[in-house]
Amino acid sequence: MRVQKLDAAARLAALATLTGWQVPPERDAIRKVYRFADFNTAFGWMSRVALMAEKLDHHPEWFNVYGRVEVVLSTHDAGGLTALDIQLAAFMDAAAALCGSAA
Ligand code: HBI
Repeated sequence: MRVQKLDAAARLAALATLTGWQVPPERDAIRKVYRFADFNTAFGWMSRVALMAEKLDHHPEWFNVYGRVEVVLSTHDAGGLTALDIQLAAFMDAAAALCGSAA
């Protein structure tokens, strides 16, 4: 396995470094909804994230409608949340700030 699931303490510490991400009740993952001004801005952000996802070989589950992008991150190979999810989430937040995300 490439990466280990985060233990309880590591999860808490890692989540504390992020803003607006929540753990959904139904699975070991993190979820966030981003809102952008329009489709062009949302898709531009998704393109940046897609390039990073390829570089990390770690890919988001996401759903886009116009300027809204719902994201779930989890590491399928590990069956739950790992440091890779935290790393990708931090990149998404930084890229969203550059794209003027409202959330
Ligand atoms: N993306 N989110 C996520 N989780 C994975 O376990 C994963 C991935 N992208 C590629 C990947 N694993 C590869 O290691 C292969 O399992 C496809």
